Amino acid sequence: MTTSPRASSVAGDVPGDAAGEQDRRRALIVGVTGQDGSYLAELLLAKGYEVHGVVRSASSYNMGRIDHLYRDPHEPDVRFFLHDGDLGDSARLMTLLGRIAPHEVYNLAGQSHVAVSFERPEHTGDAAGLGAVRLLEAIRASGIECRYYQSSSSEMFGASPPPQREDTPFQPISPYAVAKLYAHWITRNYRETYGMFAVNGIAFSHESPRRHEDFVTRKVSRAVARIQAGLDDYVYLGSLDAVRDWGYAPEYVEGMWRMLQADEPGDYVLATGTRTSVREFVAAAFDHAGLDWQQHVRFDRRYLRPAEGASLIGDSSLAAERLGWQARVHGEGLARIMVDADVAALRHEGRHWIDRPDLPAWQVEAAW
Ligand code: G4F
Repeated sequence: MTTSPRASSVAGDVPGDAAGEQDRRRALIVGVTGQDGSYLAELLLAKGYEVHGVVRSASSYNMGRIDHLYRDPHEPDVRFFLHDGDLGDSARLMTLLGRIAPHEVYNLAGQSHVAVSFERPEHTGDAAGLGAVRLLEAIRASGIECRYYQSSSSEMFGASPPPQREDTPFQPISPYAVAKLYAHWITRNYRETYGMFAVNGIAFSHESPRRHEDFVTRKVSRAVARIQAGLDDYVYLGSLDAVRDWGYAPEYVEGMWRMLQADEPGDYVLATGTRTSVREFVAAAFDHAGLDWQQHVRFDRRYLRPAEGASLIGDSSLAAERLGWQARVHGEGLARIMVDADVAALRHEGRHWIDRPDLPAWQVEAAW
């Protein structure tokens, strides 16, 4: 029987010592309800892991991306467990770490919208920045042997010209990027000072049909589906000149996992290496649906940012060489995948789980 997912007490959730379970790898994902967390949970479950997700109590429902993974913890052979907690509660993190004793910890949580970080710089610094040190310190203090993944971001490169690699200087130009940079350096600091297996994945933008529509790719793919269906006429956007290196999220979570399987801890760029402007993404998305974008896209200055950095184009040759990781889906192919998913979701009617325009991105995407 499948029940609605809810965070449940860890005490009754941690499996017993039945044969085979002792050897099973356990992963703890903080931010499991977000795009990356949900794909990573799927990947790890497929690899035979026992997966524990930390879920922040939210006044709004935010489990849509993991609904399909959840089963009642009292059923036999359940390997996916949810626990109340968040990156603001160090004591709770310590308790969960002690009880679960994970082999791998993934920090994918924190407010992740760049524009929102200008409105809520303090909250962003607390969640995306200090959240990492709370988790690292909880791991260190609890004394468990585990590997730690920190979701660093290409936003940290900010004004540094492309292509950006692991040794490119960071020049952050948003509160979000500054917060992420703190988390990045504290992760390195724990690795170097305490010998922890702690790594940073410097991920360039990675998207999917599970992206919240406050991010431009999903905003566009969703708009294309609605315009094609005759529900809307226009989509309002900010800068079309901005350039990103857009990849496909399921491929990026594979890269995250590979970083924790390496012989030595290190920091890696995850990117496609291809440049796509917002305009090109928009044109590809509308074209895929047989629409002329120039008839349907309008400018709205509210979507301009106080600061817009250099083009973010990554060079992930180190990840290719040492981890055997390579992105396959790039900007325009990604646009087609996302439009197809939104068109299908609309055709299947009802409120698809990814269709939550009532929730702000920071709440749905991050769930820290
Ligand atoms: O989709 P975006 O909001 O994502 P952004 O800023 O690239 O951030 C994403 O990728 C980062 C990695 O590089 C992550 F660190 C971060 O957490 C997040 O996942 O904006 C993309 C570009 C920007 O240049 C923005 O100015 O699209 C431009 N844009 C133009 N019109 C718009 C819009 N962005 C949004 N969100 N909405 C618009 O209407």
